[in-house]
Amino acid sequence: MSTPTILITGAGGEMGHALIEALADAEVAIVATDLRPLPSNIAERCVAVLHGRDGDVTDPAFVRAAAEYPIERIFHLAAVLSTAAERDPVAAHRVNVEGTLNVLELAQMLGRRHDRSVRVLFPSTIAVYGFASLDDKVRCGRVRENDALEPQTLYGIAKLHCERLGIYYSSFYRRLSGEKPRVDFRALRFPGLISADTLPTGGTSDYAPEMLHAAARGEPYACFVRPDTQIPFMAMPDGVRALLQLAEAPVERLSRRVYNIGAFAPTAAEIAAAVRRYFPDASIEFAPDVHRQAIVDSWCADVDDSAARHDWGWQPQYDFERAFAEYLVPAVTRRYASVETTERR
Ligand code: AKB
Repeated sequence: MSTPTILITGAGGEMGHALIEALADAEVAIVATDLRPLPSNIAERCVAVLHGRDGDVTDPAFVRAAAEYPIERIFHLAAVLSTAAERDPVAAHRVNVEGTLNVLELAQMLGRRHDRSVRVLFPSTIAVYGFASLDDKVRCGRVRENDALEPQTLYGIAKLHCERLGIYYSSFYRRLSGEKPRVDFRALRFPGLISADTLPTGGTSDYAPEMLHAAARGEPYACFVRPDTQIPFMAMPDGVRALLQLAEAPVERLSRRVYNIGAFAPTAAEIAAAVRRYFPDASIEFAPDVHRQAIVDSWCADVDDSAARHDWGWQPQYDFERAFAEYLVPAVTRRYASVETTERR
């Protein structure tokens, strides 16, 4: 049997790095795309890297270039995150919606050409949920997949729309012409992700990783949300594991195409306390930004992920304590110690 080929869009981002590393020992040929060339340690793990116009999911050149490979599975990670999307909604819509449409068309075209279905893994987000007031958010508690789908950000609106596009391509594509759907779309609604290796850009859950990385670097941090702010979070290794696990799940086990996944849901004050426990000199103040605060206030406080647990055995490995003790703190400490050593040389 030949080695399966997978496509990873947005491979240069946080999750792309982590996913390519997690696939290091897997028998797969990786085609990676990004606007910019990838760092050599990531690029060398791929059979091809498409960048520039070929790596831009909004450009027809991307579809042409990617269609040259016998891709069976797509991890469509390219996206503009919530804060960046509020700054430039038109550009964010282009990337998040038109880019996803191109990926789905590519999958359909490849499926038709090779007479099989192409699995598309799509990181969606808790930003698809929207509450009009903090009272509503608190009253709802752990949100289920079909609750409160009233996103207030361009990012959340685009992701919700793309979830529905994915369902359309998987179940109803061109029903009138009789063409068979060739896409097997699966989405995870990710909470905020915290990585010890990389920092996110343009998100609104960024205060958690920023607080940790600033403390590890010995720099002060002004947190842009109130101490009582609560949304769900997850350690990056669990996020990548969830993507790979859903990608492998037999289709007959899936009762839906879009799943919540959760791990822990601390307040910003609890995150600051955990950071101070491991970095007692950390200087953290709270300086809420009214716009970014409104975004996280509109998101859910926690998620009900019982469907993922039941259907494909989702179970996070890291709760809040374990994430800090066994992953974040050791890895982030190693990371900045080695940066210091390199800088001193
Ligand atoms: C963001 O903050 O935009 C993302 C998300 C929660 O989807 N991390």
